[in-house]
Amino acid sequence: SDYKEEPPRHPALAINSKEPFNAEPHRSALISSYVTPVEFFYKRNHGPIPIVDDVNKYSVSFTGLIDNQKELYMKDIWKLPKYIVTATLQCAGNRRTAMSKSRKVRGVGWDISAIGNAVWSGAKLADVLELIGIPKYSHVTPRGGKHVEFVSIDKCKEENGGPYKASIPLIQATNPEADVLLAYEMNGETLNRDHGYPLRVIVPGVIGARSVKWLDSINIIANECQGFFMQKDYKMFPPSVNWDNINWSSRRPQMDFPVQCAICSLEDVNTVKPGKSRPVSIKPKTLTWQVQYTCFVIGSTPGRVTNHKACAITVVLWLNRETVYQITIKGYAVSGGGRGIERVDVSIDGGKTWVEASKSQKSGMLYISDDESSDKWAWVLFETQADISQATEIIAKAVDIAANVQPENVEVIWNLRGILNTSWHRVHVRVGH
Ligand code: MTE
Ligand code: MO
Repeated sequence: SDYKEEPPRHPALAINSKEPFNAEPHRSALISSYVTPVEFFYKRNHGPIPIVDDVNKYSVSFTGLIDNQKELYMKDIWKLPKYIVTATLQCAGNRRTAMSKSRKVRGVGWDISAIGNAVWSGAKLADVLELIGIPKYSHVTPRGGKHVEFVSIDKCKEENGGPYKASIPLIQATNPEADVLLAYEMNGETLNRDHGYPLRVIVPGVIGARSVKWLDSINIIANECQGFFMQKDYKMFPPSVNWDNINWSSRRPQMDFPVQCAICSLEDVNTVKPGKSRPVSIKPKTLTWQVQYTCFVIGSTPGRVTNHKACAITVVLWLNRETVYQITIKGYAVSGGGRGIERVDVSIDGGKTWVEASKSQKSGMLYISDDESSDKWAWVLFETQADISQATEIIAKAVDIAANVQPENVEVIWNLRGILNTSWHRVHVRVGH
């Protein structure tokens, strides 16, 4: 098959599809560090991983509505100023499995880890385009180019064996503040094959589908890319649209992703029990009433403690004890378009009451999300502790700096392709004996 020369992968990844290779880390591994290690970073492919043997011969061609067609080699890209951008990449299909449970959707199933936060380094696309003659902050080239199309060297069945491709508006591509990169490093190491060696696009704040890997050419075009993944996929439809009445051209390709968060320290259903989980305290539920009632029943007045009374009280306390478990609620929160996270609300009673979780990025705790020191394209990790003594539903929801909130239920954002499930993340805790 075409999948004979796939790169080695970490055995701890949960594989959602083998060919093409789609895999994600387990929840707890995902949030074990602010920067996701390369081997635990989700892998989302639509075909076999291409092989680039000779990086010196590898080049990116620039075509389309520009005056001079050009070819840039890696040495040309390496020569440009190197930028380091910490950005969260999230597949639009993240949390699709949960959406499909509400009503069946089409697409590769993902739990909550089709997302990762990496330190990308490379040249800014705005610098690269300037090098080929398109000035910074251009809306349109003299020949009418308004979009920048990225074409890969891989082969996907959705493109009938052709390459994966996507586009972004020229104004975003030529805006240095948008931080769009042609990245050749991930977490300080040469990009590996799975993630786009030797060169990939990183479009911060936008669904992962636009960050084209294994870049082959950049075309300046008048209208957005007409490829499958721009026109026949990765569009957000309303819940009323089904496979019989879908009109693909009625919707725009999804670009920025909305506010999202998920709890990674817990599974969908968790059981805490003595021996397995560590109780923080064992306390009686209704102490005074129980003691008085016990005294009354055994016919003596409180105060004079006899052996049989003490014994009876002990039995009552034992029968009425309540084991309290401390649970760590930890996860990620992120919003698209460079909108930082304002806060993360956590409920341990199914949404009746809420507490605000603490949030952190690389530089420690974050109090204000648009702090100068914060990574604007990156997730925040949130954390809070809860004391639990009975079965309950734990929920997390994030709010971004534009006060956008996550929808309460998946039904209201259900869409047939199962993209952008950003509904409140709910997990259940049961108390066992
Ligand atoms: N680029 C190419 N050439 N081929 C692909 O299949 N998948 C896209 C994007 N770029 C894809 C691609 C999708 S849908 C996502 S979510 C991200 O790459 C995943 O990037 P990763 O595998 O580095 O995590
Ligand atoms: Mo994706």
